[in-house]
Amino acid sequence: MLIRRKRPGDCAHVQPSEITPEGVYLNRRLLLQAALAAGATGLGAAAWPTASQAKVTDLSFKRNQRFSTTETPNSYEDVTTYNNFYEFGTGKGDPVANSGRFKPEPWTVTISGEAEVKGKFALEDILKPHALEERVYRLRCVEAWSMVIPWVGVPLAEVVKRCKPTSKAKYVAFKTVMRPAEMPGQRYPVLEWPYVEGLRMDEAMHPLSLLAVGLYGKTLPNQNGAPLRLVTPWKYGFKGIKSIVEIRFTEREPPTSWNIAASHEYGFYANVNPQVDHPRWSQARERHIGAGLFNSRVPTQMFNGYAKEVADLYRGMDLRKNF
Ligand SMILES: Nc1nc2c(c(=O)[nH]1)N[C@H]1C(S)=C(S)[C@@H](COP(=O)(O)O)O[C@H]1N2
Ligand SMILES: [Mo]
Repeated sequence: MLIRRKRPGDCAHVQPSEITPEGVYLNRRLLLQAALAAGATGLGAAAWPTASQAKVTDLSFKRNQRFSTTETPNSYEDVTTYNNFYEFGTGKGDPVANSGRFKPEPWTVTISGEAEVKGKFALEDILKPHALEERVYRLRCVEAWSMVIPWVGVPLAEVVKRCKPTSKAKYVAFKTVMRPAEMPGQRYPVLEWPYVEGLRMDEAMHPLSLLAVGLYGKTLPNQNGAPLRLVTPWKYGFKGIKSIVEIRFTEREPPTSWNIAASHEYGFYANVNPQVDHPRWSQARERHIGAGLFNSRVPTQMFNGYAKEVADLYRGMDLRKNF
């Protein structure tokens, strides 16, 4: 259910000043629904976070310490009830509330474009040769909030290599599934659907880029992008495209959803950069979710704290122009 309908071009993320009241409102609404559900079924309140979590199962994996922050992860509840997934609505509580009917299995991913290995593959076949890793990464949304999340997935570079991109492949483009029957937000022109994103080839090959299939040791809940999503921790959250059905290798820079929606506000690179403000709000500080309602904002770090690892990718580029 959408709270507000926005015109395309005016559909950018809500102002940080709007987030807290909206979040509080939504939480209250969710709690109300939970109370009603509990009353109706006789189940405890613990039953409420979602129909969509019903299929979540355990994964086996190894923690990759080298690529993990030592910061304390947010709670499973924070991570799975405060989401951006506009296919299920624009409110932070909408994805958990509205994704129960989404079916993340069986799942296929199409590999296309400038690669030798192309076609439609079962997700299991794409993942099978690779060991799953757990990596604790920060997620920094362009709306100036952040979370720390223990993801489980495989390095994107390993999957890219197996596709054998041709010498023409300069970019990797990603596409989200289009299923208006299961994704009520896609019935509204909030963004141009399906959601699309892209990375430059060297960004895709960077060891930090992760194709996630789980979090907190379990398969992804629908609201977090089941069954397959991108995680690039040095970039704003909106680069982390969810429920991926296509990976396409391209010669030209591919279009990206937020850039299509508001090109002056969202560039292709989307690197976390406290010195480049969003036109409507500052990026200098962030609010850490879960740290309490009255927590102060903490300074945002260049590349979300991953400067040592990724700064070389952008040597010689003007990051004010390439925002
Ligand atoms: N398909 C799709 N992917 C998406 C989005 C979306 O609306 N649709 N929102 C993005 C944004 S703005 C953020 S901050 C992250 C949030 O991921 P999380 O809800 O798992 O924390 O997902 C990103 N991926
Ligand atoms: Mo975001």
